[in-house]
Amino acid sequence: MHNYLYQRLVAPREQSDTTFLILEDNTTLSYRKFCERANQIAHRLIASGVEPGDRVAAQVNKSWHALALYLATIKAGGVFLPLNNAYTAKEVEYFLQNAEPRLLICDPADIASLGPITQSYNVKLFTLSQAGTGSLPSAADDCPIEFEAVARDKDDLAAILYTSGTTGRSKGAMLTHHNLWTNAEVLTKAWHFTDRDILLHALPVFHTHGLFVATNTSMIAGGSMIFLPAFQIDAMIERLPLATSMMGVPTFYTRLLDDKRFTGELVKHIRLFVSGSAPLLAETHVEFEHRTGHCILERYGMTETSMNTSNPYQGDRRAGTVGPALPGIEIRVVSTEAGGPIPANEVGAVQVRGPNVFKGYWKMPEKTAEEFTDDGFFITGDLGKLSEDHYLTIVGRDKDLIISGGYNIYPKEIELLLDAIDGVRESAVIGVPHPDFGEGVVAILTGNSLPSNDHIRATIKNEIAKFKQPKKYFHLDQLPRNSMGKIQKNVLRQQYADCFQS
Ligand code: MLC
Ligand code: AMP
Repeated sequence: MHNYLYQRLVAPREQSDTTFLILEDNTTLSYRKFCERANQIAHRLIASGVEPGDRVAAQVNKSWHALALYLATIKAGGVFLPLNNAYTAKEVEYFLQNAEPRLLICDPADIASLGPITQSYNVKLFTLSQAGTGSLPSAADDCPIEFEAVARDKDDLAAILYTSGTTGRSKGAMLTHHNLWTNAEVLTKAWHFTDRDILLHALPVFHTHGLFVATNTSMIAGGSMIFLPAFQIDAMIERLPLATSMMGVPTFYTRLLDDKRFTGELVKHIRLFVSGSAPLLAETHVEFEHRTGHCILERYGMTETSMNTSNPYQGDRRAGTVGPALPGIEIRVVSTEAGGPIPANEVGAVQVRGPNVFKGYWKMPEKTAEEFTDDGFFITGDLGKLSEDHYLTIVGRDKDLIISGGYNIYPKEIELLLDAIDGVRESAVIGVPHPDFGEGVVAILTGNSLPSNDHIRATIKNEIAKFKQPKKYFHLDQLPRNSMGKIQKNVLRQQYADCFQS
């Protein structure tokens, strides 16, 4: 038995001197050098006790070393568990407690806050900095550059990615070797990726989009990536002329359009722009095409499923839609009440079935069962409609979720924190239009002796990641409720719709 994912993802190129990564300082790294480093790290993981199926958690800054750690974990038979580096120590503690990883790899700057937590959960701690220094790379330096991949089969876990939930508790989505492979293969074909591609990569590598969609697809095709540490407009403008393709969240596209240097001339060599993770406004699509002549290809996915639908590479890329189901994947839209079929163009609940769909939530069999129908479709929580020719349009969400700059934020998690603050009677957290992030987080509070906003900000500062923290607070005497007593968030969303428009 081979290592299912490694064998398909990169093994054919592990001896290749073709460029895999073009780094920020313009140095390049071949597939061979990259794989050799991953092999050294894999030796280190095994020496540290990682056994097949063990979780390897990483909260590190984006770098090629972080990517090598991903591959090393897969090759060593482990389960990669990447964590957003904006998460606070408190949030990381929950993931360690829930996932029980063998190791945590963190930035050297976080040792003081994470060290004691790893000790109490008996997790070994290594460090890895963005520059590639730290205890993990030092320990790997002396290891051999060859490593025989640990056997893993198609249904074995390759990764666990945590996604927040409507109850405020995060759930670990278990993705198998086959889940990741099948989706990457489908996307490589659908989007015509080849070894001539140079993908401009400015996404984080702790989420599906930057880690699997961008990286796995490039690896399978044997292409290269211009690997930037983050989205930074000057660097993007400088590197776009050198790329053949780019993937981004809608904020990438609106930020590019806001810059006068971003012209059709600058991107004339690009063959493909892909957008996803959050809705791309139809007007952004149109403005982009007007400015550059390029029609952005919008696709739709989730952590639990990787990519489900995509506008076509050749054919009609329709603004405001996310295209038809990808090959081998079934999408249906059913009635939100009865769950049965509904006519084309009517809004209902979006469900998906296919080899891309995850194995379930880590240690949550009941939650997993709730999210699947009897005939095996995953209930996405998104609302949409299918056209007669099977293009899906996402029109909203059946789940109380905010997507800000491509990051998911569940209001419940923030409301629980706010409600616990002395003087707060009740809170409602909503997302309203934000010119940069698509949606911005706003909190509405009630209470007779509410503390100051500064006090509230200070109280939650170390509890949740910065991107989840409300950017604005408002006070009301009471929250609007319907006849059942349920808070009417739609009324609040309307009331505060303009609060980020300057
Ligand atoms: C940063 N901030 C955010 C934020 N990102 N606030 C809300 N939402 C976000 N997404 C905060 C910072 O903490 C900072 O706070 C302030 O906003 C300004 O930061 P910035 O420097 O301007 O932000 P920047 O570093 O440029 O990041 C913005 C971004 C980034 C959009 C480039 O968030 C990003 O890379 N997003 C991509 C997310 C992604 O990959 N999603 C894929 C999920 S997978 P302050 O107060 O300190 O100034 C998935 C499945 C699928 O969804 O279909 O793909
Ligand atoms: P995540 O849980 O971070 O994987 O986010 C998945 C959610 O992002 C989906 O359920 C959708 O609500 C949303 N999403 C992803 N891509 C798109 C898109 N192209 N248009 C609208 N929403 C999207």
